[in-house]
Amino acid sequence: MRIVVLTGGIGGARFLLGVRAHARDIGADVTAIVNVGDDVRMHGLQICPDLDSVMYTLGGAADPERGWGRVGESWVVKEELAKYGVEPSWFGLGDKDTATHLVRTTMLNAGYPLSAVTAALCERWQPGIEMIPASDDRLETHVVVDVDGERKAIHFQEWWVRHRGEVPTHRFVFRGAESAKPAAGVLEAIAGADVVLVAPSNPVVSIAPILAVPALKDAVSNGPAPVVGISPIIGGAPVRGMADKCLATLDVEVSAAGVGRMYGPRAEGGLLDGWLVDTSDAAAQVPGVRTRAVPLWMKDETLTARMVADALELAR
Ligand code: FO1
Repeated sequence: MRIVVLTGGIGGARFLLGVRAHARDIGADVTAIVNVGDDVRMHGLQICPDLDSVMYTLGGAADPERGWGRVGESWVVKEELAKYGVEPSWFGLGDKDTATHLVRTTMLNAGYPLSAVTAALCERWQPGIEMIPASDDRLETHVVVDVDGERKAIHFQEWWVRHRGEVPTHRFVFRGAESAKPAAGVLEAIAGADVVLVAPSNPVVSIAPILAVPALKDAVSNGPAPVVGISPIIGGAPVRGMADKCLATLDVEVSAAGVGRMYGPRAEGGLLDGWLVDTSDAAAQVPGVRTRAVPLWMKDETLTARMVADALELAR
């Protein structure tokens, strides 16, 4: 069996721990198609937070408290940059993490596509699944905000890390998406999939940028594999992160039903055949989509693997 997962953010990385565990039990192959909208160039380095979250989490090297970056991190480079008065001072790169960005940037500058660079980095971390960026092309999420009495578009990282999303926010723009092509291997993975899972990631800034790549969305919407999503909202609140702020900007109800309806039924040009919601949201209705309620709290790998088994059952 071949499982493809659309994923981004820390919730998506933790979901993949359960996907990998269940896939090992049933002898399935897993390909994660990972959001690149959060990617940013800082201090001359190309930083790919979602690819790194997946790589470090599955490689057993993620910091579980902070949620991003490496466990056992030190911050000498950050402190030295601050002493030079270099901006952006609001974004912290750990020393160990910086080595990853140095390798990545050197390879990108030498002409390797991001997908090949990711495969090379994964030789060290052995995530046990295939990880592919949604696109090898530049695609960045920008956010239209009002700051200091001025309306402007800022990078997603500035919106989230610097402003914590606490500025008047009008919309999200996926710069470069229109002309972006799926990365090498993405279309083949979708065409060969038995099931596509949509991780319980932020629908607006983790999943939407993946689907903003036109040929990728087309492949998922019109592909042979059923698509089952897992709600990132439980009982009217995101499990973690800023999905509530993002959904409010789009006037989408912060509920399992609201996100399910936003994705919409695949039969009508949307994304989903099935939608897994938490037992506390059992009443959620998404017209045109088969909905099932199971426990969705990813408290540990075993419970997360159980969710994945439920998602595969719903796909059948
Ligand atoms: N999040 C923060 O809240 N503050 C940071 O300084 C920060 C730095 C950072 C560096 C590398 C990296 O891969 C992730 C980093 N993050 C940081 C997390 C990141 O901003 C977001 O949580 C993700 O982009 C959302 O998925």
